[in-house]
Amino acid sequence: MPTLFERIVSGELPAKIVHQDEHVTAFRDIHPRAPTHILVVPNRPIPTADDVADDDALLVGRMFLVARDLARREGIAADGYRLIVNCRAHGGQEVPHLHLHLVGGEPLGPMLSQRR
Ligand code: DGP
Repeated sequence: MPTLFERIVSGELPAKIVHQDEHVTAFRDIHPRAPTHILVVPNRPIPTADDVADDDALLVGRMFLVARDLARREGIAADGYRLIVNCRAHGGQEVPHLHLHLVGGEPLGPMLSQRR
């Protein structure tokens, strides 16, 4: 079964795609948490950050370069932004297809909610 994000990458499901190349796709999050909230995903599904293999180093690096370029294009690079990768249950990962959240456009507050 293709993942939700594979179906977006292939065009089967609609999304607001802001970047696509042969390795990486980026699209706007359906539930944005900030003025800019973009998901950067590898076209080939890697389930979680824990599943990244040594051979994926170039691909993961490309994801960061795409995020960098999109942040500049969105006009949020100078003020700064946050890149988030949630991993499995304790990380709050909902979609089992590796993705970078690029969020910014306003001050984002503390990295984690104050729980302790
Ligand atoms: P995570 O919890 O890290 O797995 O984040 C998954 C994100 O994916 C969450 O912020 C909402 C987003 N999302 C879920 N379904 C869809 C969808 O169908 N389209 C888009 N554009 N985003 C989605």
